[in-house]
Amino acid sequence: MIMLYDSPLSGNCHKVRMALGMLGLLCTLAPGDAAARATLAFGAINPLRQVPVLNDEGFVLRDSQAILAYLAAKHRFGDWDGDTPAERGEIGQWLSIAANEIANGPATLRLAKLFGVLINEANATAVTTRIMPVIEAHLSTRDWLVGGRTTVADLALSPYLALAPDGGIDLTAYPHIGAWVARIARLPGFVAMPGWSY
Ligand SMILES: N[C@@H](CCC(=O)N[C@@H](CS)C(=O)NCC(=O)O)C(=O)O
Repeated sequence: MIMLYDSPLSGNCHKVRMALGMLGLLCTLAPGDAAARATLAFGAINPLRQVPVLNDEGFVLRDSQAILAYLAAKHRFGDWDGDTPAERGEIGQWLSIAANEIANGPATLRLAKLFGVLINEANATAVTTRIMPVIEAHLSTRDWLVGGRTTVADLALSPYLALAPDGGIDLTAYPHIGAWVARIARLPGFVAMPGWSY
């Protein structure tokens, strides 16, 4: 049985919940709130004290991008993670954007607006203002980020973009991003989360 250390309002955890739902894999959710993350036991599975963490029959892996890559390699090899060197390179490029610009832009603005976390708002806004038009332009000519089909790139980027209104970002200014997150929400096995617009 797969166990996911999870927090219900975490977009990073949602990437994994969506992937598991779409793969039709059963999983047990383990608490990943601040109290659970502070325990000695949690520190032993993730010294960074962050969720998500996946435990797949004893194999423990942290980081949403790494978990998506692992699940793709194990269950949708060559499909969700690219079947040519070029696709794999492009997917890697988008996974880096998920871990950098999306985390430091829209996800950070959401942390401040929804949870009252102190942030550098000017920096988060500048990162957001730079990355959103890049994604909007990319999606204006295609349905999926890479290769004409759903890949882990779509799963890695979509939660914090679908949740961007929580951070005060008006998604109507980005109609192609809006149409894409709506497309993801129609995929078989999609798992909903509070705040997912469209
Ligand atoms: N790079 C990690 C970041 C994980 C992360 O920031 N998780 C948040 C929840 S969304 C967390 O556990 N925050 C608590 C903390 O950083 O202390 C990933 O993509 O999974």
